[in-house]
Amino acid sequence: MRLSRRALLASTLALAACDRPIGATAAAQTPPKGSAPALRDLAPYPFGTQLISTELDTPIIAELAARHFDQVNTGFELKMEYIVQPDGRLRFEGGDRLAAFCRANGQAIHAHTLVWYADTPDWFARLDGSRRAMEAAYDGYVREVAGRYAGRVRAWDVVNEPVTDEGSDLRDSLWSRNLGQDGHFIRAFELAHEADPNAILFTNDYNLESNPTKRRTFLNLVERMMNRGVPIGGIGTQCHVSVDLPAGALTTALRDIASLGLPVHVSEFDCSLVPDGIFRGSQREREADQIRLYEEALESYAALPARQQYGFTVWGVRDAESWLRRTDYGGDPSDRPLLFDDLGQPKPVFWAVAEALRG
Ligand code: 9MR
Repeated sequence: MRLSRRALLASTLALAACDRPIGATAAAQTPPKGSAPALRDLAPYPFGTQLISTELDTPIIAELAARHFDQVNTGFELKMEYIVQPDGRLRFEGGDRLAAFCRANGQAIHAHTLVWYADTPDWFARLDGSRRAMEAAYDGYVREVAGRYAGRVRAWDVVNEPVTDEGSDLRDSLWSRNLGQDGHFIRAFELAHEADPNAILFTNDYNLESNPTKRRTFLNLVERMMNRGVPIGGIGTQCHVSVDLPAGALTTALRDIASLGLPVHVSEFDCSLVPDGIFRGSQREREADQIRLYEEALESYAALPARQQYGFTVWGVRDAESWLRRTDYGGDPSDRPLLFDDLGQPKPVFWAVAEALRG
C-alpha cells in the first residue's frame, strides 16, 4: 500500500520528497473589518492550540495564544525526549513554564504524551531485553510524571500513535517488545489513572480520516481496552490533513470515532497546502479547499453529542512555527497550514473558523 505523505512525514526515515514549492504570497483577500474576535469566546467547547514554552519568548505568540485559546496542548516538553536526561534524571522546566502560563490565562492543559513508540530515550533503550528492569523504569516514569502534574492538567495523551501507518496492526516498539502490545498500553493507563485519578486519559492517532483500515484497528484497540475496564477516557484524532483530502472524509471519521461513546478530541488539526497526492489546483483553489476542510472539521465536530465534545486543538499558532515547515520532517518551508500568518496576522481561514465557531 502506498503510504500517504503524512505517513512519510511521520517517518524518521522520510526523505524530503515534497511537492513543488507552493509560493509564499497569500491570495489577495480583504479581511473583514473590525478586530479579530477571540476564538475561545466563540467556541462552545474548549478550543486549543499546541505550544512550546520557548515560543512564549515571542510576544505576539504569547498574546495570540492567551487571547484565542482556552486549552494548550504541550507540543514537546512533556515528552520523554525532553524530560528524560541521559543519566535518567527528569527535567520539568518547559512543562512547568507552560503550566504557569496556562494558569495565568485561565487555560486547561492537555498533556502530551506519556508513551510514544517514536520516543525512546537511551536511558530506556539500554534496558531492552530486561523485562523486570524495564517494568520498574516504565512504571516509575509514568507515576512520577503523571503524579507531578496531577490536579494541574485536564487530560493526558497516555499512549500516542499505537497503530502502524499501513493500518492493520499495532506498532512494534521498545515498549511493546518488552511489556507487550496490549501490556504496555494497559500498564500506562492504569498507572496514570492511579497517579492522577481526575485526568481524562486518551489514546491518540493520525490518518484516521484518510485510512479506514487504520481507523478500524485503532477503534478495535480502544474497544478491547474499554471491555477490559482499562481507564481510557477519550479518543484523540490528530487530523493532520492535506488540502486534497476528499470532502466528507473528516465527517465520516468523526462519526465513526464517536460511535464508541467516549469524548473525542480533534487533537492536532492543521491543513497542509501541499497535496497528499497529485492535485492540480491553483494556489487560490488550494486555499479555498483548506478553508472548506477547516469548516468541515468544525461543523462535523459540532454535530457530535455535546458530552463527547472534549475539545478542538489546532497544531500551533503561526505558520512560521508549524512542524509542516520543517525540512527535517520532509516539510515544505512555504507551507501555510494554520490560522495566523508568519507575523501573527489572522488569515482568511481564521475568519472562516470564527464564522464556523459562531455556528
Ligand atoms: O510539532 C511537534 C514538534 O515540535 C516536535 O519536535 C515533534 C517531535 O517531538 O513532534 C511534533 O508533534 C507531533 C506530535 O507529538 C504527535 N503527532 C504528530 C506531531 C507532528 O509531528
